[in-house]
Amino acid sequence: MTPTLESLRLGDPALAPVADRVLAGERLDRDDALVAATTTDLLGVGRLANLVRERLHGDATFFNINRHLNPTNVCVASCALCAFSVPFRRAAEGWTYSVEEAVRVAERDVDETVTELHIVGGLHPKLTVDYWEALFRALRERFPRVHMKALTMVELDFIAGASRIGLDELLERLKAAGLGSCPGGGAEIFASRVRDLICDHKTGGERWLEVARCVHGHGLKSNCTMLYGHVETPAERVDHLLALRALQDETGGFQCFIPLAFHPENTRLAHLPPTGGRLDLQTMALARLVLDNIPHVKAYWIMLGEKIAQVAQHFGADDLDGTVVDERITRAAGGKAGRGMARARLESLIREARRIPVERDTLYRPVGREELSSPDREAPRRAAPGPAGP
Ligand code: V47
Repeated sequence: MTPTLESLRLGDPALAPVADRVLAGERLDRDDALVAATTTDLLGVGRLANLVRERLHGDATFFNINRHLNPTNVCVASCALCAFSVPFRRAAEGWTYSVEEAVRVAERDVDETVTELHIVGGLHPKLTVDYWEALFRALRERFPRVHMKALTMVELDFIAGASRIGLDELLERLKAAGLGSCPGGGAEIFASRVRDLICDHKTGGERWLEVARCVHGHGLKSNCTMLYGHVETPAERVDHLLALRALQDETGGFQCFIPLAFHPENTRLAHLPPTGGRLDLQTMALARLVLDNIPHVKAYWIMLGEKIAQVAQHFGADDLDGTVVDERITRAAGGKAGRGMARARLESLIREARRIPVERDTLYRPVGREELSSPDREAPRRAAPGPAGP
């Protein structure tokens, strides 16, 4: 059935012009986005985002089998938002793996089902390009079929500076060593008012975008994020998304957007409350509606919790991320997700949310596993029948 303004049952008249544009497949402008960010009609904005999500991906929800690897937590930036890092002057209290140690840590959990290593860490002044090249080469030799999604825009910027080379040279050397794509972290909120409060020592918003432009120019795909639920305003959220959309119009290099719910525990912002379900779901919907040129929106279950990540599959999200073995950044800030999730559990969460699980690799190509193949995988647009559901 083709949806109409009436069938959307909007509870806020201000959403009507936004709905008109969504129904017509038109781009939202800043005013529309502000309405979507601030309306009290959560279900209305969710229905609009779900419409867009189903147009793009039907009932499919993507996931992957991945493992996180943090080669160091030593960091010269001391961001108020972070509970993960230890300062360089207290490096002995943290960890910095040699290449051999990092490979050994990865070996603990990488079996033949893993398709991705997600590699990020602190800004360690001694870990220059030579270290990262050696690490990627060693990991590629040990796990030749595993994609390395590594180094945020902030880390790339820092490593180029610490190595006294330009970004172009850095990216070419890392690509040759095995870098496959880049994760989306470190973007936080681009507004300098906010960055001064939560991450004042780190790459600025403009520079983050410039590095992403350069990454895409070198033929690498990347993801992008927004950290919300701290000191930012709805307008600052909207402007962050609009900046990502503008860059994507230019480069087409972003594959996926991930809204990251701020976890305050053990940070210098511990006095702030954690995000609630309303903000989590409204931010997801807002992102799906504004980012009309970024194919995927991810509900990162590690930060949202399993239940909100499931419901988010009806508020614009089409991805849950993955098995995420050994995640440490959110755990340090009070995250309760544990050491990861089994593939079967991920699939059953997706089915219980009345979506169809589709395993993907980092570049969103479907992963065929003969021994696990199910009729759902062949027909990801049909709703899966299930015993219980919303
Ligand atoms: O860069 C740091 C954020 C990011 C906290 O690209 C915090 O596929 C919440 O970027 N509370 C790391 N967030 C996570 C990340 C990510 C995760 C999953 C998939 C992908 C991807 C990227 O988390 C950091 C920072 O922006 N962060 N501290 C905190 N206390």
